[in-house]
Amino acid sequence: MSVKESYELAKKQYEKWGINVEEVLDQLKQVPISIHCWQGDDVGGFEVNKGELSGGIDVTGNYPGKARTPEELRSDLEKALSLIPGKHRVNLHAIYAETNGEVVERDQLEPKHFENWVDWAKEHGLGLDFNPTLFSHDKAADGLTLSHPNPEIREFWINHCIASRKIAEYFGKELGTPTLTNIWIPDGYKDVPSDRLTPRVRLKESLDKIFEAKIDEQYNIDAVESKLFGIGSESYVVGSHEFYLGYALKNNKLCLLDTGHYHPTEMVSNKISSMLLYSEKLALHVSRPVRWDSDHVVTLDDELKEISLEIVRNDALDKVMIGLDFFDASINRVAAWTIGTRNMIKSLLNAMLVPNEHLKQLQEEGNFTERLALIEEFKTYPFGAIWDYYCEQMGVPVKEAWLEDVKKYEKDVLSQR
Ligand code: RNT
Ligand code: ZN
Repeated sequence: MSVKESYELAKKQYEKWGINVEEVLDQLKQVPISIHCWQGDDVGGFEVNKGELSGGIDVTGNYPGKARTPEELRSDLEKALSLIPGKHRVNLHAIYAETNGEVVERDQLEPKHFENWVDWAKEHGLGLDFNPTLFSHDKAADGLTLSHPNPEIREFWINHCIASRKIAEYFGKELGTPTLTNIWIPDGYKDVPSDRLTPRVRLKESLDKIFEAKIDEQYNIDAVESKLFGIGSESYVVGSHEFYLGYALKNNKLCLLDTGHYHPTEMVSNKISSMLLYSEKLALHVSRPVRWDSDHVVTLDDELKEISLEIVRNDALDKVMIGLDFFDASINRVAAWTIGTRNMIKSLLNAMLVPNEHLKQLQEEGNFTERLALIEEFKTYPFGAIWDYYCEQMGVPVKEAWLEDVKKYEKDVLSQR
């Protein structure tokens, strides 16, 4: 049976429930996923005086073929993008600047250091998102940046964040789609603090200074990302969830929720509806924590499906900015992007192919038997046939066929590095 024939049969089953599959696929096409560039080189970046990865995050594995130059990284991204249905975005970090062999301090970065990325994004019809990099640097060696007791260190990072927002503004202007600039800092303490407040007061002041710099919101949207703990900041993180939730609401910034940044049984899916009641928009770093914030490649697991259900059934596709954040160096990195991003899109499709209105109604009526029965039955509806057809329509490989492309790319390109 052809992909199309399977699709037609599957479609009928969804239509019985009033789901317009063609409309669903049209809608799915419009949803951009922000693909993080840092999966391609283990969060390395291209700084001339590049040091070790720090900030309490870690990449394990030694799979050959990691991108060593901006050209290699872009080529790898292009390969992955050719295997992922839809038009998406690429998420950059400040350490991916191109400075022509010149040492440029992070507080001195300018739009011109990202011209190649912008040209490339234009060529491929991609939006760009951005992050200042407040780790892997001498001035972050104490594990403190924007909350550091030393005002000079704080100043340096404040200026880096302002420079980053200007770069993002330039992206947004050039590409005609606003850039999300996300601030994440590693600040925290390994051991029990004797003062939790003072670093938070300083972080708040630093953020105020960063956002004082006027940047056109038409081109740049600011987000702040909280965290629960990091390696070396197990006992205390300055930028906790409550810290940023309060800051974002009061200052009209976006909260960015990373799915690896909460207690193991605390689910981001359960936060979306609450947060959207008080904030117009929300950003996500979809990741997969395995026992800790391990940043494994996103799989089509229950939590991913639940996140997408929350976005879809609350009509929040244009309110939740979906970005990915994982880094696995133990497998082919192009495959990692492809698997994770395809899964993100699959989960959205899955959520769109559920009779959400009917299920809401059942709950309102107190009919929990039918609610549970239908939720469970829909798990084995022929969603795969719709996904395959979508891939075919979008001109990307169907099912696992993409793996052949990756293998060939590994043989021809990655293994030659
Ligand atoms: C770290 C945060 C942060 C980073 C990236 C590289 O725990 O999740 O988002 O992963 O900025
Ligand atoms: Zn993150």
